[in-house]
Amino acid sequence: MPSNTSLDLLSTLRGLLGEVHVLTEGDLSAYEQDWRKRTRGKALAVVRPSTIQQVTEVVKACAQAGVSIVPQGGNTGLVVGGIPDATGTQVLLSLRRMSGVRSLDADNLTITVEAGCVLQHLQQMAEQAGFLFPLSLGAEGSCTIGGNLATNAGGTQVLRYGNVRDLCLGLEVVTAQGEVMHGLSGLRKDNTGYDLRHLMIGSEGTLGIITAATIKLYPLPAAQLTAWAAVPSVAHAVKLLGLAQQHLGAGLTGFEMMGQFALRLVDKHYPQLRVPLWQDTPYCVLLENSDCESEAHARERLEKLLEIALEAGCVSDAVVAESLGQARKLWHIRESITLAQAEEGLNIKHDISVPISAIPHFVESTDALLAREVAGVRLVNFGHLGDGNLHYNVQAPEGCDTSAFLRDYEARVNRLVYESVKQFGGSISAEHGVGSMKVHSLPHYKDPVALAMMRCIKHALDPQGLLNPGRVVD
Ligand code: FAD
Ligand code: 2HG
Ligand code: ZN
Repeated sequence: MPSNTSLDLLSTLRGLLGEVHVLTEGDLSAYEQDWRKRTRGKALAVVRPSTIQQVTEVVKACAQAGVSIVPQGGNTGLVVGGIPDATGTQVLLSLRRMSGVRSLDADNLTITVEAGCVLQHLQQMAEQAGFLFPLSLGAEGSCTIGGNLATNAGGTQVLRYGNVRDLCLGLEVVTAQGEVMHGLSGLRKDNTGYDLRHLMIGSEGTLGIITAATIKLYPLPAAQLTAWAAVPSVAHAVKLLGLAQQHLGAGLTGFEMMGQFALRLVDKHYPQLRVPLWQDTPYCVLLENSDCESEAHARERLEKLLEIALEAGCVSDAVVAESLGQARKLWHIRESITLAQAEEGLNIKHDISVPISAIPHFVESTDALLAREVAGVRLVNFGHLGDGNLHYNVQAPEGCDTSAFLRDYEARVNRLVYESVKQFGGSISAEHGVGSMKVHSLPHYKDPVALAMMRCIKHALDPQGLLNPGRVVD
């Protein structure tokens, strides 16, 4: 039963947004259930503002009532950071109705969009205007640019274009007090003090609500050629990466590695995707060569690279996509691993990074450790090798009750993997963020002074602790 304060707040919110955009009843699972189906929360209300004015008014009303707010975009986050907790006392603020384009500046190579714009729409709009927006990830059909920025998303083009942090020139943010930080500059250089844009990016809704962003566009490449290669080991994949960087230079726009079991799951759950070369090799690599000159030039360079790699023994077999359609199919296989894993059952995810040079040793020693500690464990190892970032995921042993497996093993598996990451000088989250899933692990793996500074910043910007409490820092 909501308290009197909550009932007053609900009536204020209805007055601000209209009944229809303050949801309290019916099936709210699209907002309250996380993508991985690990946790179900309960919101006091789901509110859906359509203007920045409405966002500021909602925040002020919540602040006055002492009610906390969880911002949400497409709800594709993987660390339980964008759904309400189970208390039924938090307001879930969905940005999805704020999805407009504010402006496109072709000479400045920038576009300014609202936070709820779905990534795929943004890519399409850029392409229609003759530009490339290079952020690309499996959830692009439903994640939003606001959520991408709030999590500093990576994806498959980081190697060439950087994380979304590197693609953002300016932000508009509503603070915990309901004020607006107007920072939608298209400036590439600005040294007038602390860079608050970078503070907000990756803050997972704990420091402010992103309502719009100015982001970089790039010229469309003349050609994008994709190859799929079988490699005998992780060490060979790293060697292939070095060769690709040497021979393709800035043309190398993607370099993903996929372990055999990850591909076996795609083959099992989506046989129509026809995964190539996976049966006879422990790992496959997907690499992309983008070229400003011509398709023939891109193909020639990629084929030359594969020839050298075959001779050097780092590739045992390879195919080059004959068309853009075929290339898309290969990328689709890579992007389907997450879904295939979900089909297989609940699982443990890691989005770790270590220096690229340490990856072969990290995989070898952590594989051995887990095999020893968890009988029958199935490792789903894949990811952005070119960025030193692996999804070192763990699937329960065949036929095992997955809920029981998570209950009995998740904390132990996480500890083993995180300790190994620490030993190799890595990070326990390279992509998905901390959310609520890693909030208690962070103090063990983050520099204590850095963590103390993070807590000071959180307290300074959100002294009432109303923005996404319990996420990132507790
Ligand atoms: P949500 O899930 O809604 O929210 C994520 C976090 O951001 C929450 O803490 C939320 O409170 C906060 N937030 C959302 N919007 C705002 C806002 N406007 N202002 C302030 N805070 C906000 N991630 C990668 O980095 N690389 C990948 O390759 C990748 N692949 C994925 C593939 C699949 C199939 C899936 C399901 C997820 C993948 N992800 C990947 C996870 C990734 O974090 C998200 O897909 C995406 O960046 C989140 O966007 P969203 O709009 O869904 O945010
Ligand atoms: C990817 O790279 C995403 O596909 C999701 O970051 C990774 O499912 C995962 O663990
Ligand atoms: Zn990833």
